[in-house]
Amino acid sequence: MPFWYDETWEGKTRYGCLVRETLYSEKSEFQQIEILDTAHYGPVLVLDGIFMTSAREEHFYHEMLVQPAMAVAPRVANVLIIGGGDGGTAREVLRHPEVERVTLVEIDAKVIEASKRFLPMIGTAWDDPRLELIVGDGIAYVGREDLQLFDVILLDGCDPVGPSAGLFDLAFYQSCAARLAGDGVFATQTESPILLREVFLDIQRTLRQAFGRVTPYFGPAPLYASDQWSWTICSAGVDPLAIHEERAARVEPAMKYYNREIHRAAFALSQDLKRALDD
Ligand code: SPD
Repeated sequence: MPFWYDETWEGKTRYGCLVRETLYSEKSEFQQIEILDTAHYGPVLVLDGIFMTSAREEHFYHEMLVQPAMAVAPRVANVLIIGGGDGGTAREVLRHPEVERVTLVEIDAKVIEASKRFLPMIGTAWDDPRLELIVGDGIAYVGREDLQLFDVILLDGCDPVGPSAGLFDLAFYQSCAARLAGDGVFATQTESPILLREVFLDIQRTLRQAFGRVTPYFGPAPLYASDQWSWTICSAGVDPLAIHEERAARVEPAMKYYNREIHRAAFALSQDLKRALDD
């Protein structure tokens, strides 16, 4: 029997999908993992009751997390992904022929296993020889001082609750900044600027303590509460609008959402956020 599955926020709002069938449900060491076959979005990955990604609309999130950073980073040879166990972020990075090595550090092996099995349309680059997969704690990983520096670091985590809470801490952001090459670029998802406005602003304030230049940008994420989503590019001083035209143009034919016009438009700020971020 089909049933409604709702993601609930602060007991005040619910966002739901009609589910045809539960394809997978297991509690890992870290979280409850579910794969639901939904009527509209197809298979959906859910972690601890929160929608993470779906076959039908994942491109909005993954393209927007990855491609703006890849378009403005001076170099993209060596990329680190923290989280991203569904494989969508790695897929987007590996579209770039200049990428020599991608290190993906995901804490939960069961998320990777379930994604490979039920969401193969998202993780299409698992077999790329440039990808090194590490099952481990991303926070501990970036804290290591023996690591090489990265040209780009991408944080593809969950919301600031449960096992992901530490991924929003100043200490973690400072470790990421320390692992970046001098002109390297860090990008992360930074929640809904509408439904979770205070969380969004809080993350911006924390990022500003760790990086010299911090710029949020916006786009749709239909599976997430309130749809309007944000990501943020951080660096010592790289201009987030200085697109490497040739590099961005090369991936555009493969994109469903991102292109250079979207890139420029995504950095526009509402009046409300302009004021809030100036304070
Ligand atoms: N509210 C959900 C936020 C989830 C962000 N990460 C999704 C992971 C997709 N690779």
